Amino acid sequence: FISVTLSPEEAAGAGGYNNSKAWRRRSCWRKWKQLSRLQRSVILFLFAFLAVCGVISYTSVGEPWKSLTNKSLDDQRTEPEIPGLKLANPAVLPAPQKADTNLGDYPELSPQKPPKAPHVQRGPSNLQIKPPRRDVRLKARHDRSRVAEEPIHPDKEEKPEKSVISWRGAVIEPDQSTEPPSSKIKEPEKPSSVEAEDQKEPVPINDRQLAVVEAFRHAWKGYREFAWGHDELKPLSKSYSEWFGLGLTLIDALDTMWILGLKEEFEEARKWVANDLVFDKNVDVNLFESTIRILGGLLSTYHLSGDNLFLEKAKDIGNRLMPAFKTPSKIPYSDVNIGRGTAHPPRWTSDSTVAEVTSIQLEFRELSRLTGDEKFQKAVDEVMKHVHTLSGKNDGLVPMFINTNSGQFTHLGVYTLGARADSYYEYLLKQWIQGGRKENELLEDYMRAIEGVKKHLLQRSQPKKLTFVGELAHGHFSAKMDHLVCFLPGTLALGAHNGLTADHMKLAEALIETCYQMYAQVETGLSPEIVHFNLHAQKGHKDVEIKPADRHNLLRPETVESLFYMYRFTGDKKYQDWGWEILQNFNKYTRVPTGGYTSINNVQNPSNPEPRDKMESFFLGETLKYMFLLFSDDIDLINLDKYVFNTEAHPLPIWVPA
Ligand code: DMJ
Repeated sequence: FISVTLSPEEAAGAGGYNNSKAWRRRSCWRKWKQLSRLQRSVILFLFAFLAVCGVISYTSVGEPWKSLTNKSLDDQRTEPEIPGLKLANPAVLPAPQKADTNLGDYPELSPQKPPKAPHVQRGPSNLQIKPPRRDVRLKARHDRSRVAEEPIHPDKEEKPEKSVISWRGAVIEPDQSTEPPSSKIKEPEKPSSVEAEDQKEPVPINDRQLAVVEAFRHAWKGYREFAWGHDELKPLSKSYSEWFGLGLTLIDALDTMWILGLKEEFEEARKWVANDLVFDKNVDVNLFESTIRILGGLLSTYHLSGDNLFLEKAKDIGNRLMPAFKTPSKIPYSDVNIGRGTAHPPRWTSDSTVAEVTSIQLEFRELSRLTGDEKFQKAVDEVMKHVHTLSGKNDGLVPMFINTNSGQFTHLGVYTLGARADSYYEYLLKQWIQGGRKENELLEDYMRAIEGVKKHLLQRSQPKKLTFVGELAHGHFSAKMDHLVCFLPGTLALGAHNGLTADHMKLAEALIETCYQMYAQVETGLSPEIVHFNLHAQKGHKDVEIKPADRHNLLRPETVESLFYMYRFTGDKKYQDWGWEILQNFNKYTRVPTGGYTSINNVQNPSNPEPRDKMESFFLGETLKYMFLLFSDDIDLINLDKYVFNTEAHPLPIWVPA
């Protein structure tokens, strides 16, 4: 406590108000002199203490403050405002660093030590397109009889392949590169592709494949000219649309270019990834969509090309998506702000979509294997384990929503293999395959679900008696089938190829016929988004009925995807012919002369299919890739015993049983 006593004259300013500088200086000095020594020491001590505190807090707070200020300024400069996003909200986790800054500062978001550069030349140098040879046959059909008849042996482990196989000039050694992640693994993994020393002759591409290459080039021309670096091409307005602002089409198309042998295009796109793809952006992305398209696309391109750039980018986006898992139930939120490290459910609900939270596993598990960092796999495995134990299933069929707080299914009683549930079933099987066919819970859930499909959802239409998968709502069957369900024949065939019951292959054959009819019975030869099947024969009616709201086509891949699997596993050329018809109809009704393909509004009107002015990224990522693979007779062109495709058609290596 310090008291200062002033004389009355001083207090009055020596006879009046005097505020001159000299007077104030003199009076302060006089007051100082009047203080006792103790009082002066206390004041000096206080000043010194405050000064020291000031210096300390400047060094610890000043820098982050400065960078935060710069960051939000940058955000304001370069990013559009995200509606509903309160910029003042504190981040749940520290904001992820830029790709090229030191991630080690935030241990929770840091990837493991980066792997050594693979001992390969960068991507395109491995591409060696040899002149076409037309005498090539499908070399070895996949052991059909073994596949169809063998009972399920979930524990049975296949011997790793001994031979090194080559594929389009790149030599792939999955048996050396596909260890599953385990707590023991600390060293990052190598990509599948290694130096092309021991190459097998690449199988030449045929005329139908050339037609796919031509279609891809045409689509790419539009994207390159009018939408370069943006998410989607709007081919009619010669512009683009943005979803996440992350060059979605370009990333989705990278491995397709690699597989199609489009060296120059790949190289140019690679440059964009190296120089312009930045994830440090204040933008909300959908966890599922960015995982399957971006993370999946980068991981598969890394495997095919051996180029470390893609793994680095994959690690960056993988880390930035992790805040989605910070929920009370560990069931991830649907949306993540990848610049701020915050996640949230959609504005109107705290539910997530079941297919979304259960179809990100292949990618995150592979990221763990490659980086040696278990956190990615742990997060997604936890989701699967939780869903495995949940009540609310109907003979293995799952509802469409799950709550991120309670972890329980919501909106019970509605079962579909279409939108919001589809890839749950696909990823049960594919994770089981990826992990070396050892994870029995996944297989159990898959087998049970297919039994559930047979029991509750299968019906036959009239007049052609097509087997289709309908929907069940509170005990009522609806003869409605999304085009999305056409992934199922391919998945069933893949399961049968991996030793599951021959019934699954039979069902796959019946369902792919139905999916083909969803194209063939329509005026343009293109399937609508949704069909309703006739359960009773009526004169002049086909099996397939289309409601006005459902008659659009988004250039979706599911039917050609299944055709590809069916051809690989049966060798029946009719599947190639059906795919060829579909490609021709895409060319006839969706091709835009100035570059690109467009989704259409009306598959029933050949004279005006009503172009929608949008080319979805999966047209390049999936549809054209599966077409190219369907027309190929080279089983080593993405060998299905070595790779498993994610739900966006990005091939990831199958881990060899340890
Ligand atoms: C793709 O993004 C994926 O295949 C997803 O699983 C379903 N929808 C589209 C393609 O139709």
